Amino acid sequence: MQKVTKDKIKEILSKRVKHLDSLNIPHFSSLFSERPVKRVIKAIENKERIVIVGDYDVDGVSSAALMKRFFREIGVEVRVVIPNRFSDGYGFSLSVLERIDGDLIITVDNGIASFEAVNEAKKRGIDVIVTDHHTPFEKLPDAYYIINPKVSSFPYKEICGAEVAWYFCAGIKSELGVKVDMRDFLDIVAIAIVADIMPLVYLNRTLFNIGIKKLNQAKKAFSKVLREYFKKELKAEDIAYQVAPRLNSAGRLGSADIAYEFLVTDDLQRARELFLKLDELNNKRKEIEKEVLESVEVGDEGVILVSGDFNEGVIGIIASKLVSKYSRPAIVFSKSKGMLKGSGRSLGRVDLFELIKPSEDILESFGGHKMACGLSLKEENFERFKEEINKRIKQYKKEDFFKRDFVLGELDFSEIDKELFEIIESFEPYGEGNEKPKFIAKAEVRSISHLKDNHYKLFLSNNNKILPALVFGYDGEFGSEIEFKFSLSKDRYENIQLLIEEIL
Ligand SMILES: [Mn+2]
Repeated sequence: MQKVTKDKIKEILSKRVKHLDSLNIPHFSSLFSERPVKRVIKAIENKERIVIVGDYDVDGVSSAALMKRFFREIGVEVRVVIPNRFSDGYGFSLSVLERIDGDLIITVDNGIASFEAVNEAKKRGIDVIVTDHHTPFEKLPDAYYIINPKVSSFPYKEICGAEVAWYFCAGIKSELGVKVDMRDFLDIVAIAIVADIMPLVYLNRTLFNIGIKKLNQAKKAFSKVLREYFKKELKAEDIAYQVAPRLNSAGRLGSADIAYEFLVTDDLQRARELFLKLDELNNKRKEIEKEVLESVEVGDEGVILVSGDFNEGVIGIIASKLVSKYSRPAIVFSKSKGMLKGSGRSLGRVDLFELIKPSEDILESFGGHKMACGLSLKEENFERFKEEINKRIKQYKKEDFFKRDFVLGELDFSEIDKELFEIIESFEPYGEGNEKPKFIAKAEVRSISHLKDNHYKLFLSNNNKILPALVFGYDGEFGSEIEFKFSLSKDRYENIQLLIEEIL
């Protein structure tokens, strides 16, 4: 492995990070025409009942909260319906439509596959404006209008549902000529971008950077609570590993309404209560997940397919855990009444959507994209499905399964100082599409202190320099010299410490 210096690291990172100046973000007119905007304005003028249909994941809840806040700001009352994973299933469905009493429906972060519900709404004289970012099928639903970067000339296709919703609000604002600062909604958008694993480049990066600043300014009840709880400025990684799982846990174990209300309430005390609930649900979610992971058996090759009497809300995370453990795509199914409902995750260059799509004839429903999918099928078709996708996966080469590795090179301790830390910091945010830099080093182990469980703090020496390092969840032994993969972090006194990810 090549040795890297500060200059080299700077060079690698500047090539990777793709900026877009905030003044150059694309105009909404490349995403949609005047038609849906005029329809909303007509609804406002005629005091029609506008209903927003969201989704139960973070992006869906965020999109709905953003819409609610936007309309509240312009003095328009809208109703929000978030589908329940267990009683409604995914997206705008007939069962959701039954719960709606309205004249105009706007879907956010879903709807591109809601053929039935859109048709039925039309029959009942309700117009539906679909705003979504999911990959469309060959056929589009017969909606009043469809806003989706993938069916428009919008230059950035990989944007999340909340970004699409934000753009739509920007269009409405502009047509109404009201004074609303659209940047005020970017705190919610920033959460959604990271939670929905959008690449942190170009437009996503620009909107995220503005949004995370807003979030850390903590002017809304929910952002105040987040600041209180985490006691620090939140970064992309905190959103990904701390905030998003808590917001998601509501929809996974019950109703996403808790997460939605958390994002829209202006009552600080209420926001605190809601966040505690989310925290509790998240802990429960972790327990369930652990139990399931301990019980599954994984075969030797092909796509990992497991099924059982699992809570539908956790099958997606379990699939991700299996992917990272075995470096193969995984689909986890929850069995119920002869039906299998699955959630899949992929890695590297393996396109999961393309893998399952040719089996369309035996699938009751499916949707998703390259890295993640949802599907359902009859239990009797499972063996055939398994055979088919395992045949298809053979077209991929071994390297297609590699998780892109983010090791920049071997780093001498002599290079590790404040200046290097600042260089790395200057290329934040890190996340999808701009992964946090990792390095390899060899060092002598000077001392080991046991923190708790299987977590340790080490003092390591390399080239006559000693640095502290943390290792979490390590069950092996430490030799007198170790080679390891690490990233850089700071302790609470701002001293640099190494975070060891793997001992090689
Ligand atoms: Mn989404």
